[in-house]
Amino acid sequence: MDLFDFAGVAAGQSRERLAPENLAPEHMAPGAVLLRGRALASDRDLLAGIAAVAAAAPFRHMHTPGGFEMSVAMTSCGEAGWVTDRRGYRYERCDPASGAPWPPMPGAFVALARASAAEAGFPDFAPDACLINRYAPGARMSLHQDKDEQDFSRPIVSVSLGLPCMFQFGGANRSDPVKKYELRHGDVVVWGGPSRLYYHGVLRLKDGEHPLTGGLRYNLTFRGAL
Ligand code: MD3
Ligand code: FE
Repeated sequence: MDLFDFAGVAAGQSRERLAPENLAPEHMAPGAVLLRGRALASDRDLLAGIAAVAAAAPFRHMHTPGGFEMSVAMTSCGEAGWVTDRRGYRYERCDPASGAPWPPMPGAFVALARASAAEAGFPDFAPDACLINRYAPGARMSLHQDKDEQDFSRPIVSVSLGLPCMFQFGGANRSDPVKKYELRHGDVVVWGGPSRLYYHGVLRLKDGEHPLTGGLRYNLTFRGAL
């Protein structure tokens, strides 16, 4: 088995056949580091955390300022949550659906976000917001930048769970060429440096079945928002 085969097995995320935490970080762009399989060891805890957050702050389809309903269902946890409506995109300390503060970040979320950021060269990352995205087949996220946070020197850490997706990653300008990456169950990416403001999106989710999430994909994004 050569190195390429090994990477293929690793990309298949088989917990039994390799220790994913031993996979080398993959450089995607300046400041963007892909940590394949880094969330596998805590996947069940992360999914239990999502269920706990959603019990207090249910997933909802928000509207863009232009009035379009998002195909991705979202909720948040931490000191602040990301919201969008007719009035714009922003972070709020309380869930507009309930008026109550967002639920706290589960311990497994904080531990993974901090360890992943440290591995990518950000030893002091302390996220205050975690946006949870839920994709059903057909859901997508068009090309955008994340720029509602206060300080872009802090990275964003993303965690993919459940069905795989095709992720599009461009550059600093909307017209820059995009590369496609498959993001799979257990993958973590740290977006720091210049890549923090690069355009990105998710292509329409394809039908599938995942042993832990059924027909869904979840994505966690840890942010320093406030
Ligand atoms: C690159 N989420 O929530 S995760 C988002 O899969 C978002 O749900 C996608 O884009 C998802 O804003 C993509 C990968 C990701 C997340 C944040 C980034 C890539 C990023 C921020 C800056 C640059
Ligand atoms: Fe984004």
